[in-house]
Amino acid sequence: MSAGGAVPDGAELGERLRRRDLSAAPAVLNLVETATPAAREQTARLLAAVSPESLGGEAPGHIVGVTGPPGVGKSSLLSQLLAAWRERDRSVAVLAVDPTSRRSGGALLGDRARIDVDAADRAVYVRSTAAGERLGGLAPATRAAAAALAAAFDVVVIETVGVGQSETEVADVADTVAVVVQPGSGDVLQFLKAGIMEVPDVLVVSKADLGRIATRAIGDLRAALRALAAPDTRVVAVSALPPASGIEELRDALEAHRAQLDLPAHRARARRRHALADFVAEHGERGLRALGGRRQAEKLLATQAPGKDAPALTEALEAAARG
Ligand SMILES: Nc1nc2c(ncn2[C@@H]2O[C@H](COP(=O)(O)OP(=O)(O)OP(=O)(O)O)[C@@H](O)[C@H]2O)c(=O)[nH]1
Ligand SMILES: [Mg+2]
Repeated sequence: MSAGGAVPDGAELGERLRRRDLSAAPAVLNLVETATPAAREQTARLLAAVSPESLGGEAPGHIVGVTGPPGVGKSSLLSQLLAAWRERDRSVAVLAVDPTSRRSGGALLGDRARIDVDAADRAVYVRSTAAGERLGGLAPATRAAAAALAAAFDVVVIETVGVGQSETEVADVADTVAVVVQPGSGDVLQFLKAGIMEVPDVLVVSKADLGRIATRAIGDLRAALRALAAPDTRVVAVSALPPASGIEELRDALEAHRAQLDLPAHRARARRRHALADFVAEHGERGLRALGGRRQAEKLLATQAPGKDAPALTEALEAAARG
């Protein structure tokens, strides 16, 4: 313990994660969600302890983003996916970003499912976080939690609600992004066609038990992907209602995507985007201009040793202020 009594030691928590001590997860989430200066400092120590430099490589966990409109069946699907991952003996953490406190969207249906977990299973951890009122970008706490937990868990899932923007947000954190599509609703299809939405790694058509309407959704998505020349995106139909179907196929599709990914390059790019976003959040467009503009800042980041991104920008700003 250090700095202010109740705040745990970030380095110690990081060390527990490195030993793959899954029971550290609740303390990790509590720490990253605490906004006091002392907690921020310990969060930084935690992240340093699980950084690629400390680990001698990228955190091994597979970070999967699962996103889609309200009521599409994400939570029901995750209950099933959890079971499928457990069948393969994978440990799983789920960070569900709950939109209920957001003014727009979410909880439209009275019949939201909760993710089913076996309370006795120590290899599964599920945490819901309120999205709050923030617009754009995942909460830094969710980002930090995902990065940290990937050191200990085999799979870290981030569930977010929305379509058109949320998958871009989650793509900044996740190794693999799955967008869940509601049969009979054209929104994802329209966003894809209009180029508003980046093509996800995996498209999941939910509620396949609805029959023809689901079959048509699959056909429409495949046609759109052909038109977009995105043949690598997998389309998987699932039903989360018993008897569930497509779940193992989806688990394997997610894993196959991860297997062909250049993980260090992918995560380094994401970290740079975060460093730049954090810098702009702190110093504003003025700070960016002092560095010579966004392009210049990106160039600066591209030449940095991994993990030195944020300090590099701040140092450059200080140098500009002096000069
Ligand atoms: N027929 C059918 N209904 C499903 C299936 N999966 C989920 N549902 C139903 O769809 C509704 C919403 O499911 P949820 O799993 O809560 O959906 P969600 O995407 O997590 O919803 P939010 O968290 O509110 O965004 C519930 O009534 C589920 O029972 C499915 O495979 N088939
Ligand atoms: Mg849900």
